[in-house]
Amino acid sequence: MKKVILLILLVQSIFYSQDSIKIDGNFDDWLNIPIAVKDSANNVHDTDGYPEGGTPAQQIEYSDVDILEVKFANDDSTLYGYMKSTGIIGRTSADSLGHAKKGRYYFIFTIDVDDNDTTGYQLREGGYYPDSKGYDMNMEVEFYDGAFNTGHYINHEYISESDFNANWQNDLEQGIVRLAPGTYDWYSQWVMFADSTYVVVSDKGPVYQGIIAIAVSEDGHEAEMSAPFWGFLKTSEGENIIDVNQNIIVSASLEASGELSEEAVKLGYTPGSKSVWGSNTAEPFLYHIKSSLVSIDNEKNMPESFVLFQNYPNPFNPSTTIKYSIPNLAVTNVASINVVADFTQRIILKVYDVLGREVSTLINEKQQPGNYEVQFNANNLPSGIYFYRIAISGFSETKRMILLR
Ligand SMILES: [Ca+2]
Ligand SMILES: [Ca+2]
Ligand SMILES: [Ca+2]
Repeated sequence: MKKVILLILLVQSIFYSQDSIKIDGNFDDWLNIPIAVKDSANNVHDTDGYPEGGTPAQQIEYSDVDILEVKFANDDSTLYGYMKSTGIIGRTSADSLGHAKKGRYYFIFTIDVDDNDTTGYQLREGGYYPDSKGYDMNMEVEFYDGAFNTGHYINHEYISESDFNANWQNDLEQGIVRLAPGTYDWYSQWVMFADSTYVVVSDKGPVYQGIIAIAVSEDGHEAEMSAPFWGFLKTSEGENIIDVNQNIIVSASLEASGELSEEAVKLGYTPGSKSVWGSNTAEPFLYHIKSSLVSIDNEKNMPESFVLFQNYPNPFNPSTTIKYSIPNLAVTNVASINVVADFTQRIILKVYDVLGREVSTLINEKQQPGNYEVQFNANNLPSGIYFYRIAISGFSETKRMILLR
């Protein structure tokens, strides 16, 4: 390898690194995580009232599911979700409202895993309000009868009962998730365990502590959950459904106590009063799953500066490889939590002939920091000297190569 020129760029000295969250009921670890979405108080709606008829969902009082704030985070292997509520997250006891029936409570992140509206289902089909399209999977916790019940994954890619019956078991056995049009009604739901075994669950099932974890604050107003990427399974091509450097759309919901609503009616409650099947869904948000490209004390092999390497082989005939490195210039000001940095940079890599005429555009796209290589094929070009030039905001570099036929 020939000598390379390192160009050191002066960047702001605040590093970006992955989020470090512990599911422990202490919420200091969320202080520097930006608020993904805020939600107003007193906007809980009656889930049963929305899907039919096309009318807006009816507002009801149900402070336990009244979202105030949502945050989302990740590290190299896990997604983390946080919500703050007006009332008590997970409160479902059978008798707090004087009813014999036991209550359910859901802490839900519904995810459009491929950032694609045509796969998955529409939130409205599940009674969620406000509405949005394209949701493929959930990471979700169910509380039942006053306690944690399961933390599970859900896949919504079945369009009918027959599709569901024909495929869900086989899909799970193969560890795959389809990304296709789906419905709210037909889905598979599983608790994944650390040893890669899983159990298929439905509502109010026995207690299963799998790899999804949750912790609620002492006062009940905050909760944090974690869901490892691998529990979301893989595509039929073997790619992780959730992975770093991926954009997803996240919709956060709290939902509770359908079981209580029948009793509520018997007791003279009417819709609009407490204990009807209630839900609050915050506005969906785009989330970029960050990778640990740079941190202060690890990831030694990540570039600290832009480098355009000499092509190899050189001279070449007819193709050659050009390598380059993009350092992490992305800067987020951790003191100002509302800053959302763009962690990608547009890279332009072009080839010119000796007269400066462009002969090829090899790269023209946003790329994450990292080490890259690209092939240049000079099939239709005459022998001679060529130049390749990389340009990134605030930086450019040109190198010479020789095509020798
Ligand atoms: Ca914590
Ligand atoms: Ca709210
Ligand atoms: Ca989708």
